[in-house]
Amino acid sequence: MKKKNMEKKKRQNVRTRDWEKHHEFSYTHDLVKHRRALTKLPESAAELNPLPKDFEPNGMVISHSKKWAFVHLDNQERLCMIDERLKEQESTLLAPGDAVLVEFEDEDAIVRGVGPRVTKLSRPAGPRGNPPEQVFAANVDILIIVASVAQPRFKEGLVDRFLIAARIGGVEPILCINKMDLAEDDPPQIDAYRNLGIHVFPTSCETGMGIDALREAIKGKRCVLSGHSGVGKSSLLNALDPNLEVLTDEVSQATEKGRHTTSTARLYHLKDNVWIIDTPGIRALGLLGVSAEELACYFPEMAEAATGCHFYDCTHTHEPKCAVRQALESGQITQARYDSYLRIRASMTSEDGLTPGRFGTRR
Ligand SMILES: Nc1nc2c(ncn2[C@@H]2O[C@H](COP(=O)(O)OP(=O)(O)OP(=O)(O)O)[C@@H](O)[C@H]2O)c(=O)[nH]1
Ligand SMILES: [Mg+2]
Ligand SMILES: [Zn+2]
Repeated sequence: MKKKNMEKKKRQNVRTRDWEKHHEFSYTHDLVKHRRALTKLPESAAELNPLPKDFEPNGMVISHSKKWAFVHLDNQERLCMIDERLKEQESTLLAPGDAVLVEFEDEDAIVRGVGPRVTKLSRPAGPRGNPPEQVFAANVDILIIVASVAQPRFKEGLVDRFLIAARIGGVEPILCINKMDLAEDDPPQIDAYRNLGIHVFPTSCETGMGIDALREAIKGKRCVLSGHSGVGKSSLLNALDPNLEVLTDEVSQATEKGRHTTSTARLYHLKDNVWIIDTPGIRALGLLGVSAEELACYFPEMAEAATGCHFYDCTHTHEPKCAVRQALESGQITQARYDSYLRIRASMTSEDGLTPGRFGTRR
């Protein structure tokens, strides 16, 4: 009986896809084929040809796995091998948006160098991750943080974490509140983001609301779409450019979560010289390179108030004469943002950097 149930479950997970239409999935498909045919670089490539030190990149990474990368090269997409020796040099070997040097060895195209990253967005790779940093977008100008008003409901926790990641990575964040057709009003929490000077775009892929404004804001820019699964990241890409035909899927009624339809981060080229990376939805975002002591500096409204705290090393959690908590009481800092601060702070002392602590569990 148990076995039967398991088989049933397995079958449900198998989805049919039109491989011709949804070419990004043909990548994973291709990989298996190519891995069987070619698991090592040609010997001549590794031995005779040292990795170049100074180079002018000639391609841009579209998507990648450990050994293979799709690279935008001479106006077309090319499947390239990744030189094995590169792995020793980079914290994260490749990310969509990376500028790379591709060289040719007979029939093979091989990625032989990765240019310095102007900006990057990254997360910890997990407790056993090697390398410890996972860069999910390189050289982007704008991080489009996508949340939805309903299905799934708006949750600020991830938004606040993405704002910090954007600050660390040198990327401008904008906030897109999608599925506005499902709600009467903007979620009340977003005023706090507007007050911080963050550009907020209420959108709907169903009615087309806000899509033109978003398109205008990202003209000529390189962007990345990030957020929870099922909020409509891939749908937004399709709304911005219907020719893309990116695969989307229903949100589960029971859990209000998406089903992780997008499985690999991938860079898309749109009109008006816009490049957008679509990423798989995530549940939580760990932060790299921020300590609990400096966390408040990444909440601009708290950093401003903190100059008035009595203790120079005030943690704003319990100390007397804390100007941050006074600002919270007077309404200058919202409860939701303060709770986010407490939760992130508590998680920083936990092993995986994600587990919510004992603070701020009210919502
Ligand atoms: N009502 C409504 N539904 C939307 C809107 N945008 C997207 N959806 C639906 O939400 C579901 C999830 O959309 P996706 O675009 O696949 O979501 P995603 O963020 O890319 O999800 P992952 O790839 O799993 O991270 C689909 O059924 C979409 O049709 C919208 O503006 N309004
Ligand atoms: Mg998607
Ligand atoms: Zn304080």
